[in-house]
Parts: sequence; structure tokens; C-alpha cells
Amino acid sequence: MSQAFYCTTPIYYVNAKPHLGHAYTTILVDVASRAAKAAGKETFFLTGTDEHGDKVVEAARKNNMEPKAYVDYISGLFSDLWPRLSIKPDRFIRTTEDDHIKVVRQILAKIYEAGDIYFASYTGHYCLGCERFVLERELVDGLCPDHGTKPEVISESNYFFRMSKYQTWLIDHIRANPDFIRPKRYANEVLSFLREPLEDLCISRPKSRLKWGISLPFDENFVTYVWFDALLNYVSALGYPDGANYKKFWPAVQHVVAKDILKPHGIYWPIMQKAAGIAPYQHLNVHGYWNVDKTKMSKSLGNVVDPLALAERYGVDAFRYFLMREMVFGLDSSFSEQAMVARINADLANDLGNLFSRVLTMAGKFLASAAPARNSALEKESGLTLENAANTMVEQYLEACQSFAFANALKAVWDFIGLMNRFVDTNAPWVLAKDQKDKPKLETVLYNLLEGLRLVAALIWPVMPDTAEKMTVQLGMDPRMLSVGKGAALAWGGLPAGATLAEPQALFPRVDWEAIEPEKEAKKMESAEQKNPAKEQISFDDFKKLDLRVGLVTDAQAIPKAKKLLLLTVDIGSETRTVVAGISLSYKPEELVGKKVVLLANLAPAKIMGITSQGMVLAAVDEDGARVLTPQKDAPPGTPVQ
Ligand code: ME8
Repeated sequence: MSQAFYCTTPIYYVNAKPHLGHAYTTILVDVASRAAKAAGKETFFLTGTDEHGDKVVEAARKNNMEPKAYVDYISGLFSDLWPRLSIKPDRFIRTTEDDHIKVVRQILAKIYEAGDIYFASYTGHYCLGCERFVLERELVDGLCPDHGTKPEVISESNYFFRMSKYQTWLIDHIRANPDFIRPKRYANEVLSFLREPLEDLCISRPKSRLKWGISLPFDENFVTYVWFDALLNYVSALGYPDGANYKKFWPAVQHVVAKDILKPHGIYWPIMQKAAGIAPYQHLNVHGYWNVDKTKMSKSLGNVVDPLALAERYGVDAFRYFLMREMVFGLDSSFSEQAMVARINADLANDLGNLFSRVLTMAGKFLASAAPARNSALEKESGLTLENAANTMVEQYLEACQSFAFANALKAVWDFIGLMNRFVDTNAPWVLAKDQKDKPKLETVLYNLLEGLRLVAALIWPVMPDTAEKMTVQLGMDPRMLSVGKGAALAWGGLPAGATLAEPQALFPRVDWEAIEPEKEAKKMESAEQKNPAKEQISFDDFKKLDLRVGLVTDAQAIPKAKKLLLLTVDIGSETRTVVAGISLSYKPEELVGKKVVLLANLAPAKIMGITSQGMVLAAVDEDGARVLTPQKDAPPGTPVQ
């Protein structure tokens, strides 16, 4: 049983597209599963989508879609995204699947028959965002503390789950198993909540109010509450109660969630398990929240981070590395693209990438690209070895992985990489290569560096699988050892003598932040121009506010580092304007000089690439590019356009 490793993400609501937060949890669980697999464990990685409930119905309605069509669409966005981020779940569960629905009904019936579900009428403050009745004492100035909205007061008859009956059991269980919920601060948060009497949980919604849910097996006029449905995915996905996976993997489970859903996972879920006769899960691992440039990520602020765009711009491995290295498990982190670029350049391009290519280049030049054999006698005599440091790194790494502290695990690896870089400088292989009598020493220095890099590849594989595979291949070894090594790849001394080393290929190109910004700016302009939704009607008075005039382009220049922008000088009769236009993919500067254009002259000035743009040149834009508008008959600069 100790060899089984089952790890889960929350199943995500299908009321919005996947963003950075969803990607983080799912990458984290992918990393944990790969690390367990590399250590020889049998793993099962579960993720999926949570598809019932008010929120989903509301989102479908806003998109003018039927709930089923809507959930199929959004769930597909999640399942399609994961492989593009090198995430490989063993199962993607959807709560609208028949086998899940069957298990939910079966467990509800079991708890009902045991007498832990009863019918009663209730008046409470219902928060749509939380999809639950929020207790009076939880409200802050009458508002939901998480959503800042005023809950609706609802009175209705419903089914209730006797959670209160298990309160003492749960407190004892958390106290007896100190790492049941970790990090500790979250166990303490749950215990402090449990100091107050626990209210029974309302687990139904009348179909008159919500149809989009699983019918109660003992009363078809009601559907079950979304959390009761969702949490059971963790056992239904394994084929509860008799499936082979259930027998193999339950309860050796590691749940991973963010702090937003601590309460359902730390309180409802263990109590549901207890009432249903399911052994309690082994660990709940709770991480913090990603904010963006220090503010909460939210649609209304327009700062929701798209994980795919980042992975496409910087590479999947670099993106995964940044997320794992940056967030201290359990604490909040602030995402900034510039910080990500800084880390890519410092840790990946410089520390690791340069070291790897330097060592392989030296091995090619001085050892004719063949891995040298280990010379233990010389290592002992000269102290020229990285073995002890490597063993310390592996120990720290494994310990950190146990508690999902991947930032610490990676830090241990990068400390070792720093040591290897110093080892190169102190032992200067290029000096040793000059004298034949130093050959054994040269071979020992390079052996240690190559072996160190082989080990680094094995350790970074869970986070950066493509890079680790590339490194292993260039070191002349079979990359399959990374995933099926049963831990052997982590022992010092695995590099076979005589392995054919390849010419180094750059692992990570340096990113030029100065060049990224203008490119993004141009893309933004382009996509805003290309999206063509029907716009709301405006009055003639609104239209009259636009100061449109004929302009003569007197100069046009490319802007260094900006692929898509041109700098135009436009004469509008009374004055000359400087305008930055995103049209350089469609026009060479010289094609525009002397042309008449239409300029929006009263657009508020905007700084683009450090240049103040004083207006906008009108153009017809679609995927074929930009076509600048020009008066069909000649008109002097300054002529109004209406
Ligand atoms: O709560 N930072 O689904 P959900 C870090 N369906 N992680 C974040 C994040 C952020 N800013 N935003 C979201 C639900 N997440 C329920 C779960 S489970 C039986 C049912 C991640 O779509 C994080 O893992 O709101 C968080 O717990 C989860 O998305 C919430 O996803």
C-alpha cells in the first residue's frame, strides 16, 4: 500500500475558462505524481470538472447556451489545455458522467439509511458565489467575506446532513494526525472553526429552484447540493466501492487544493467519509493564492492570467519551473511576467543552461565526446568530487517533495548547480587540458560535472520533463530512466563510462524583456482591432465627438525592437502629429510617405514603447492584415471626415 500514490486536484467549476490558478494546482499535482513515479511508486493522478450547480446554470444562461452544451464546451477547454502544459492526468472526471452520478446516489442512499440525513425547513443567507448558506457569524457587514456580495435570504424545506454528530470525531482525528491537513496553519484554521458548534449541512436544492444537479435517490423532487456531489468525485473516479483502482489507491490519497476551499475539504469531506464508512483521506495539502502584480486576479479587473499564452511565449518547461520555484507552499504569491523573465534568464539560461553547454563543450573538446570512467582513488586522494554535495541535495530534495514544498526542492538543486559552476571555475579544466600529466585530474573533474548534470536532469524531470529528457539524451543516455528508474537514477555514479556525449544544444534561450513588451503591446492592439463583436448603438452626438481628419504622412520609420509598429509623422493642416501605428506587417515605411490617411485626432495620447502617440490612423483590419483608409478623391490635410 505504501507504494501507491494517488493525487488529486480540485475539480474545477466550468463557469469560466482555465486561468493561472487552475494551471498552478494541476501542474503541482503533475509534478508530485511524476516525482512519486520516478521514486518507483505506482501513481494515479486525477483532475476534472465540476459541472452542476447554480453558478454553471447562470454562466450558461449568460452565454445563451443550454447547460449541457455549455459544460461540454468549457470542460473541453480544461481537458485540452492540460497536455499543452505537459500535464498527464490518469483520469479526467466530469461530474455529469453516469458512473459518477451512480456513486453519488449510492452514497447518499447509504447515509440516508443510516439516519444521518433528515428533512427540515430552514431560513438562511444563501451566497451564490459559495454555493452554500453562509452562517450569520461569517458575514462581514452583512456581506459574504469571500465574494463581497449580499447573500439572498432564502426560506425552504431541505435535506440536512448531520455534520454536528461527527464534530468531536473530526477534532480528535485532526489532533491525532498532525499532518492530516498541511501546512499546519490550515489545520489550525480548521480546528479554530471547529471550536464553535458545527451546524448541520443543507445538502439539497428543490428542483423548483435548481434542476441542473443529481436527483436525491430518496426524493426525486430535489437535487443534491453541489459540494456533496463534487467531493465524491475523489472516490467515484477510482470505481468506488469495488473497483480495482479504489482497492489499490484508497485511502493513500494526497488531496491538493488552494485555501479558498479549505472548509469543504477539511470539514465536510472527512465527515462525509466517516458517515459513509469510507476510510478518511491521508493528507489534505493546501496552497496559497496567486495574485497578479499584488492584486487579486479577477475578470472584472481584467488581470486574469492566461497560462497557455505564457507557456507559448516562454516555453512550457520554463513556465512550469517558474510556478513551482516561486510559490512557497501554503503562502500567497504575486505573479509578474517580468519576475518570470528574470528567473528564466538567471536560473535557466545562465545557471543551468550555460553550465550544461560549457561542460558538454569541454567534454567534446578535451575527451573526444566520451564520458570518462569514475576514478574513485583519485577522488579520494584529491578530494575532487561532488558526491557528498549531491547526496545532500538529493536528501533535501526528497524531504521537500514529501510535503509538496517544490520551491525548496528546486532550491536545493539550484544550490548544487551554483556549486558546480564554482567547481568549473576553481578547477579550470581548460588549464588542466594543456598538460598531459593532468589528464586523470581533468577526467575526474569532468566526470563529476557530467554525473552532476545527469543527476540534475533526473531531479528536474518532474518539473521540466522536456528539458530533462533533452539533457539525458545529450549525455548519451536513455531518457526512459527518468520515469521508470525506481529511484535508481537518484544515486550518485549512474553515468556509464564511454557514453557518447552530444554537441550541446542550448536548453533555454535568453529572453529579452525589452523586446517582449512592445510585441505584446502590438498584439493587444491587433487583437482588439481584430475582434469584431457587434457593438452597442451610439447616437449621432456620440459620433460627433470623434475628431476625424485627413492627414498627410510626411515621414514613416520602423521602431527598433518592435516587430509590428511604425512611427508616423502626420500633417493634419493646423499641426503635425506623431503617431505609433501597429501596421508594419502590412506596410513598409516608404510605402506610406506621401499617402493621405484618416486620423482620429482627439484620441487621448498614449505612451507606446516610450513614444507618445497623438492619434490613431484608421485602417480596415482582419487576419489578412491592415489596409489604411485613404480619401477616394484628393483632400487637403485637415479636411474633416464625417
Ligand atoms: O472551487 N491561486 O472550483 P474552482 C491559486 N469546483 N489557485 C487558484 C486560484 C488562485 N488565484 N484560483 C483558483 C471549485 N485556483 C470547486 C472545487 S473540488 C471537489 C470542487 C485553483 O474552479 C485552486 O486549486 O473555483 C482552487 O482551490 C481551485 O482552483 C478552485 O477552483
